[in-house]
Amino acid sequence: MMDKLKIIILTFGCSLLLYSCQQQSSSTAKSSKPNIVIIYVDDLGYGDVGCYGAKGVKTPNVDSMAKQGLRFTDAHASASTCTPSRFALLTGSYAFRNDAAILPGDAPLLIRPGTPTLPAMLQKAGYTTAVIGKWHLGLGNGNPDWNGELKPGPLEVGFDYSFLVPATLDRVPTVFVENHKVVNLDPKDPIKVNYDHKIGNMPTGLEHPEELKFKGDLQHSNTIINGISRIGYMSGGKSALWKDEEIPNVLLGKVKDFLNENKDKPFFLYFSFTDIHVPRAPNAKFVGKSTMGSRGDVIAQMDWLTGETLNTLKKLGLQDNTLVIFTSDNGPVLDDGYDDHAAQLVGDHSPSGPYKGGKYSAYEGGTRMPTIVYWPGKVKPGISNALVSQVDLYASLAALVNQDLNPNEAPDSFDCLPAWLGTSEKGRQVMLEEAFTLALRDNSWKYIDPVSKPAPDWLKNKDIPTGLTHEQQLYDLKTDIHEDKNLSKTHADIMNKLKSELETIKKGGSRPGYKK
Ligand code: NG6
Ligand code: CA
Repeated sequence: MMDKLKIIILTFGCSLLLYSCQQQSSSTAKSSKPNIVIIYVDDLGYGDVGCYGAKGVKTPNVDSMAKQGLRFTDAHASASTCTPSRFALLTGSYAFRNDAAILPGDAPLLIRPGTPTLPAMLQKAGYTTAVIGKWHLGLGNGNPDWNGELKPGPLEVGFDYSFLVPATLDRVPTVFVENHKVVNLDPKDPIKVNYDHKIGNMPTGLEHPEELKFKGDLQHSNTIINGISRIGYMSGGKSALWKDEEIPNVLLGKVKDFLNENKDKPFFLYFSFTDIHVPRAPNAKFVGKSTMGSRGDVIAQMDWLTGETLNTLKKLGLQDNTLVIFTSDNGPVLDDGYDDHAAQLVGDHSPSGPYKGGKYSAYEGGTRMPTIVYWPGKVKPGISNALVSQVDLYASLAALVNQDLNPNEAPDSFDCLPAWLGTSEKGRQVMLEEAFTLALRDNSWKYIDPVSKPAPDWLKNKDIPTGLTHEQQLYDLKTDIHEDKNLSKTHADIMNKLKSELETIKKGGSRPGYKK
């Protein structure tokens, strides 16, 4: 009887350890309502900035932020592609629960209205909320009306203001959407979009390669806009089309407006950069700023934009009362569809740092992100080795602003606030990583589930170590950060433990206290 009791106590104790982050309460930081800014870079790899070892480009702004802030060595996006990572960041739910995959440019809104979200939680706490930049979570209910109201969108899931690149830079329509409307649209020149076949008279990359700034692969050879062929076909909307080289300036303008208008009340800004995703078309100011061609040049541009954002906060006197989190949505990729010579020019720069794989990959390079928390006077400068995941920002920021979560909110988000603020080195013990399969970290151990469905053909043709196989994989990152030695056969006991932890997570929300 006693033994049974001991086992129960031990198991319960262990699972508490597995399913929480906290060692100490987060109450130290709970006093006020600081502004919150998430700078979310697109496709920036662990090794792509100076403070993480970049060789081919200088990033003085990010480096100085790291020097004055807390730099993480084991911080993760929830997934190795964009839509799933963003879904998890904004809902606190792993994306596989919603079957979230990379969305086409005309997809319906993935976060259904009524779903609890990070911005909606902050609205309840009295924050004004905005998303500026890349969205890639769909708009409308299917067949979006680009000439009318694009609804539901961010405003229906917790944002007070939105200024969007609706999907990705390489997908049509290449127009900005402000709140519910395409910006600068001439009603006499309506937009039509088709992801299946050509519409209208605009030339395509396949028909007119001589019109291109750089060539695209088959998927990226549809309608040409601004000298760049895209995924998908569109016609009309001439006055609304963006110029890629100007996007960072346009977004910065909107950020400045939002910060100016909201400087006197608590705000949450999700500033979602379009850099450094393809097509990489830097502004003339940044051409030649790196030794790596356009991929390096857009890193320099991203660094500038980060610096301008921090300068704006400083000028408005908001620096000491604003928590800034700088991170990325997935690992790096060199060839992502355009002939921009990224692979030829990379030299001895390692986009994933010491890690294997990158975007699309189940290895650490897929989700381990350059991550800096910057809050002068509040977060002590330093380096943290805590294991943290972006899916936890929902519950952690709720703790920061004193919002209790309802049982049905944020199914997989843990309050790891002390780790995020650097008052504890204890982050997660167990953490999920999503690729086209699922992987699980338990401290330094990493298990990768065999793939259940085939990866897309275009991915199979690329020379990327994805980690997607029909075999079980187990690595010990303590001795093998590059995930080269599969220990699944020699350490079956450890692998079975991780597998069963993963099976438990698959069954339903993993947050302590979560109820559907
Ligand atoms: C892929 C595109 C890639 C990129 C990615 C989305 C092809 C062959 N590749 O489908 O170029 O757009 O989707 O990137 O079409 S992400 O960062 O938004 O996830
Ligand atoms: Ca991305």
